[in-house]
Amino acid sequence: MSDAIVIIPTYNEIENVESIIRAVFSQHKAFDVLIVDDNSPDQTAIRVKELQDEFKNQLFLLERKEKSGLGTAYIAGFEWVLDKNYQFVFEMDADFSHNPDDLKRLYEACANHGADISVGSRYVKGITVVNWPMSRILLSYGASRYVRFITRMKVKDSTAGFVCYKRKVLEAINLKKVKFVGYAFQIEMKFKAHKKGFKIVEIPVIFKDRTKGNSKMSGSIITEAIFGVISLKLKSLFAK
Ligand SMILES: Nc1nc2c(ncn2[C@@H]2O[C@H](COP(=O)(O)OP(=O)(O)OP(=O)(O)O)[C@@H](O)[C@H]2O)c(=O)[nH]1
Ligand SMILES: [Mg+2]
Repeated sequence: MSDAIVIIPTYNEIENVESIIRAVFSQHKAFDVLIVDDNSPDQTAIRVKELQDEFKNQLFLLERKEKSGLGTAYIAGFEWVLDKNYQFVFEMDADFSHNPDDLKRLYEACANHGADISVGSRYVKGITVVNWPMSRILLSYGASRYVRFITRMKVKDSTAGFVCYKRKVLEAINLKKVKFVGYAFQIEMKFKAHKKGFKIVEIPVIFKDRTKGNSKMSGSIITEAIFGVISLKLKSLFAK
């Protein structure tokens, strides 16, 4: 068993799932993989099960009955992982927006350089996003400025979904109380870790738009984030 596991939530990622799994297992450092699939109609989970023969005791699958959002998929994944002995827990998308070759740098930051959370960040070296339409870049970058303004947290890419957590961070956060499902979930996790005094380090990465499969981005995800950030900040003030 590796000391590190990469959680990859999937919904209709049949075009990506096998290659992303292979890309993780081809890394020099050994990472286990947990796919959290929400009963994808395109049978993503069946492909994962076929691959489990080849990657015994390295590739795991958590199946949920229906599409219930990225945030709750990660919470289910975290709970599964915390039951085992993993010390480093990653979040990564299935669609190659996050480059599996960067896992090593995120790992190093937490394992050897004092980070409690390392974030694959698009906004530490200018704006390192490839192939996104300008509107999407502005939305994401604008969100990051907005979050910094409201929360006063120093993290530049607070909506980033490419993250390595030390086990103790996930143990310290009350996962049952995490309530957001979209981008706000990513902000909420970082904000809660920040409030508990954990050290968050940003590692510059190049983020690429997906080339295969469909986006699950929606208006409700954006609305949740806009109001969610204010609600997080207010709650933290009253919690003092
Ligand atoms: N299990 C599960 N996975 C999801 C859900 N929504 C999104 N995902 C997965 O979460 C990851 C990120 O979702 P994306 O659709 O790529 O979202 P995005 O990166 O904001 O949008 P695009 O890159 O434009 O498609 C992908 O691996 C998706 O398959 C969900 O409700 N349940
Ligand atoms: Mg994506």
